[in-house]
Amino acid sequence: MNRRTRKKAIVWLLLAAFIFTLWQMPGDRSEAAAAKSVAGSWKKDSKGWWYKFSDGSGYAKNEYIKGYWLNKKGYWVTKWDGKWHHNAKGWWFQAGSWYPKNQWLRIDRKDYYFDSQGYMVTNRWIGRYYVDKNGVWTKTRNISDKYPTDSPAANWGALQVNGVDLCSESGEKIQLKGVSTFGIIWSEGCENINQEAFKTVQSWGANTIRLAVYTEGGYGGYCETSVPRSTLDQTIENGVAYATNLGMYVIIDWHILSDNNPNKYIEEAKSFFEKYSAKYADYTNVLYEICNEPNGSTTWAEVKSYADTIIPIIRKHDDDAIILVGTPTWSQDVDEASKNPVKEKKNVMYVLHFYAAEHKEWLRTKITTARNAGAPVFISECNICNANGDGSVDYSSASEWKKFIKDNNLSFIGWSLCNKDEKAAFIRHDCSKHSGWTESDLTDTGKYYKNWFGEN
Ligand code: IDC
Repeated sequence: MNRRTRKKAIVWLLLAAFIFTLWQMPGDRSEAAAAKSVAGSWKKDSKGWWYKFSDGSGYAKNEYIKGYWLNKKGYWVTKWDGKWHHNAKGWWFQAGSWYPKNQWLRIDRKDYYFDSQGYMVTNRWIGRYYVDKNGVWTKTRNISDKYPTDSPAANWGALQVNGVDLCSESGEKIQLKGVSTFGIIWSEGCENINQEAFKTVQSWGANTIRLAVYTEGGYGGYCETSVPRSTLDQTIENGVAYATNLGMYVIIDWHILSDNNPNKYIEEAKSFFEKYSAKYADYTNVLYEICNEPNGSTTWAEVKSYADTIIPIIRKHDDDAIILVGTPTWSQDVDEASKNPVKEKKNVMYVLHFYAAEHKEWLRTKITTARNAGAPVFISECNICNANGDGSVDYSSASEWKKFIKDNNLSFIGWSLCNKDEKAAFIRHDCSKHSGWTESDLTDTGKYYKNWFGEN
């Protein structure tokens, strides 16, 4: 070999070595845009390749850089190399047979959240973090970390009423839907106040539980002495805790009924709401229903005076909880209420109850009248049978209510999670389970609500 050829060979060899090094180096240079967004350079030491950011923020770890996974020590692990994919349902990120689900993942210095199916989530809050239209985390808010990630209470935060609509903390219209317990101490339903039971109901699509705290009416009212108040308090606190653990909303319902007029036990109501609004002041998932169903000769003026006394007590501790105010005639007269609203203007809603086999178009008209007058309406109790909780189910009336509720984006709570031998019960009388109910454990009513919760 003469000098010339030797020189040529060396140049070629060097060039080949250089190309080989480039080829070995991770990094797809064809994606110029991505490269720009992760400015930095690949480095190699005895343990392998790592990625140094050029902005002085150190090196990549626990994250993907252009499809290459850098482990917690910052080294590239080929086995986890991954890539974005998409189909009609959205984008996901796949690495071999693995893809992220129910988790955050940092890709090219941006944080993405993937839902339970593995799709990238866009345009919403995931707990305290907001992901924008590109699925990228852009904002953070301060909320309680009591609620599980991606649960309704975590995503929607402290609810607010805007105009006549119930909205999330960030202002999007939302719908609460769920079940009411039976009387919290009544044998046919009290055992259904447990963690697994609420989880079952949540799996049907419900996001809210209502705790029916009867005031009187025989055995077990809060204003009676047959059951120690401490037992009732414990049940309420357990119920709130179970809902909170699941990130569900929970309504504490002062369930007046045979007492007709909420003023009968106004003293008890004052201390009840004083106690619970203080206790749950920083629980954004707790709502207060101050009088289930005023009835008999009780007028709206009397209910309003009661509400104007109780609401400030709640507001002393909790300045923005949603407060639900029952209306006369077993919570039908929302139209009356709308003509002379309570003093508090913030986050108050007027309660309407319906039992579809008896209550029809005329009752929906009251809702429309109230809303047109600017009064927000919340359906905190309803069923598709007769108003006595029995009789028969009326599917055709039920579907008219369902349509109306959907058209107006109203919140609704079904009565009730018990196995009493009555049409309103969700669970069959011969079923003794206290959670994990399957379709065959449910009554016609129970099945109807389960399907309804599952709809959008
Ligand atoms: C009913 C129960 C029933 C119980 C009765 C007690 O379903 O088993 O014997 O209470 O008075 C309401 C009330 C709600 C009623 C329900 C059905 O808010 O307490 O529950 N209902 O009658 N308003 C309209 C119907």
